[in-house]
Amino acid sequence: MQFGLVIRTTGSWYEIRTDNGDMISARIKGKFRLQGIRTTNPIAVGDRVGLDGDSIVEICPRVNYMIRKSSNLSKKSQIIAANIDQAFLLVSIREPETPAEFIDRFLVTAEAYKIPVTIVFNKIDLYNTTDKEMLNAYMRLYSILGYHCHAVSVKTGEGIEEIKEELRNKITLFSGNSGVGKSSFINSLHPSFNTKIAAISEVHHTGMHTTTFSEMLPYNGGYVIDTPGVKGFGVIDMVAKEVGHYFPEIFSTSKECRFANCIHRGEPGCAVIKAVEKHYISESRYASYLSILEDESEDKYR
Ligand SMILES: Nc1nc2c(ncn2[C@@H]2O[C@H](COP(=O)(O)OP(=O)(O)OP(=O)(O)O)[C@@H](O)[C@H]2O)c(=O)[nH]1
Ligand SMILES: [Mg+2]
Ligand SMILES: [Zn+2]
Repeated sequence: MQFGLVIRTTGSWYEIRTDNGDMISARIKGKFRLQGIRTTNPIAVGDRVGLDGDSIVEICPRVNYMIRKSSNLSKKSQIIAANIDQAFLLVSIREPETPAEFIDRFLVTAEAYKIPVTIVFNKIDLYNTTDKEMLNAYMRLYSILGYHCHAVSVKTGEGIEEIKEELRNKITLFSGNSGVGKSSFINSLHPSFNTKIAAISEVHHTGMHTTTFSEMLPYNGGYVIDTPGVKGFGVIDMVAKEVGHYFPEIFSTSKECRFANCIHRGEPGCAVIKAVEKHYISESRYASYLSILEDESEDKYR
């Protein structure tokens, strides 16, 4: 059997770089399932697969993967990429704005799957004074929580060189809401990376959904993975008690809650709520936490 790396997914066809360097298109033969989770795509970029001619007949065990639910109501999950060293979450305060909840949902998933995240605030060339204050507040908040942050402009090149160094010899997933500049950034790395880039809509200031498939490109001894922008980031099912484990500040504070099974939603003696009131824990982080808990209860009572 021949083995290879899935470097692009386009619906039912997969582009694979085989171990002897050939590029082939292959399809799945047979059924592949992730234990206990229903997925829309059984195979993702970054997967190592076994081939029989142009049929994928085996998936090698994954080191890790990034996964999301396409919407709160969806029962199925999508594997975004497999076997990655780090994720770069591209966000913006303008054109389009990335909601704080989107950031937190991504971080929770990455914590659950033990994937280190760097948050990259792009389009700083567009930020006005208020936006810059918000940028500083975000950078302070997330740096204190232990997430590496960068402020850049793909357009002007500001801050880009530092990031390039962090990609060396690593497999890096680029994720984020549509229009934040993932493809633009990846394009800027190498003249041959001509992933399509569309102009942002002037009227609505919404990003156009340009990237339609995921692609892995060799860069600086590693790989960069461009992915389609997503509207929302659904956190896959977790039990209520578990959600707090993936908010580092809630987790550490929860040790002081009166009840060991406290989910910080109004129980007496809850140290987390006290910390939110005293602004030791950010209100926006706590709001994201509650919102993820809500997903859970929706599932439970349906
Ligand atoms: N002003 C400004 N515009 C930028 C910057 N980076 C990207 N853009 C523009 O933002 C728009 C969207 O960029 P894309 O790279 O397509 O965004 P994307 O994240 O790949 O979007 P999807 O593929 O839909 O997920 C394009 O018109 C880019 O030219 C930046 O730093 N500043
Ligand atoms: Mg794109
Ligand atoms: Zn509590």
